[in-house]
Amino acid sequence: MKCRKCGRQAVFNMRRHKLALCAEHYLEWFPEQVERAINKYKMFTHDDKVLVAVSGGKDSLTLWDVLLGLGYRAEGLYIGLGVDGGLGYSDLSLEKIEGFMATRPGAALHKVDIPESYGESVPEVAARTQRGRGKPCAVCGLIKRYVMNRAASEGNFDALATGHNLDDEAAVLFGNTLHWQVGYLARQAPVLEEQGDLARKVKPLCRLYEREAAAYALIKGIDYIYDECPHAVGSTTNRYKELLNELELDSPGAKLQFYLSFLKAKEQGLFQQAMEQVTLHPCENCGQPTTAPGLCTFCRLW
Ligand code: Q46
Ligand code: ZN
Ligand code: ZN
Repeated sequence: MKCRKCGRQAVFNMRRHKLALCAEHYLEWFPEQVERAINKYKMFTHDDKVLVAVSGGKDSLTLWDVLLGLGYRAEGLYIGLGVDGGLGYSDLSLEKIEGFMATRPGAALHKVDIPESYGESVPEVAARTQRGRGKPCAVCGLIKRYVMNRAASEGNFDALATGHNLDDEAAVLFGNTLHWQVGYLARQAPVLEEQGDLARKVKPLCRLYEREAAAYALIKGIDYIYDECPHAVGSTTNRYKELLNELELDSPGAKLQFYLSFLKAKEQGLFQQAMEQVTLHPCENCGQPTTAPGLCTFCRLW
């Protein structure tokens, strides 16, 4: 396979684009795609301060690297969940982030350690509450959202960026569709505008396949944590990913099509009513906007 741009040996082939590229041209192509998404969905500008949630995995480090490379004012946020899972997952993820920063002297990182700040690790909170029965992910998701919102608002960030890629978005969309979760479908988007104190949420990798983000990290020599969080193993989202991968194998581009058609349908007004129904007010304890009456779900948890 030859690079379409220069004819040298290609290192990566993207079936959905019928495009093969050499290392040098791939490292040009990928950030261009990210920037196109940022502009297309009006995620942020070069004047904005962007907080990037980093886990030490390939997607978030790739995103941070690309944003820094494109000259955006991107700072990192690491949330220490206190997950061990037999491999010291949380410690290892912080090590990878620190390794990443060692070669990028200007990069700034904000750290929130859950056990240190709140007295319990995520698996411990999950074991204590109804919500977390069996798996800590429900509790974890809510804690991460809360901490991210808080860090973004306290640091006066204009946008909060996460490394969700197309595979993530398609899998979540698949799950939401399977159960017709209208509220979730209404809120699933490349950009969720700020609401009061809640920062704008953006997903600049939402049109890029997981293997494309992985290829970028590998070619760029980013050392990331290969293991997923141990609690992700066997999750329904991962099962949906496998299903969609089978579909993709038969018809390249199927995942992208599924996601983009959904966005188009939303643009045409699907789920509009559900979007208008959400009303927020400040939590009695912490002041963060919430839909729950009285205390927000985070404050209830602790
Ligand atoms: S970090 Fe948290 Fe995930 Fe681990 S405990 Fe579950 S939700 S799997 S993205
Ligand atoms: Zn080339
Ligand atoms: Zn609260």
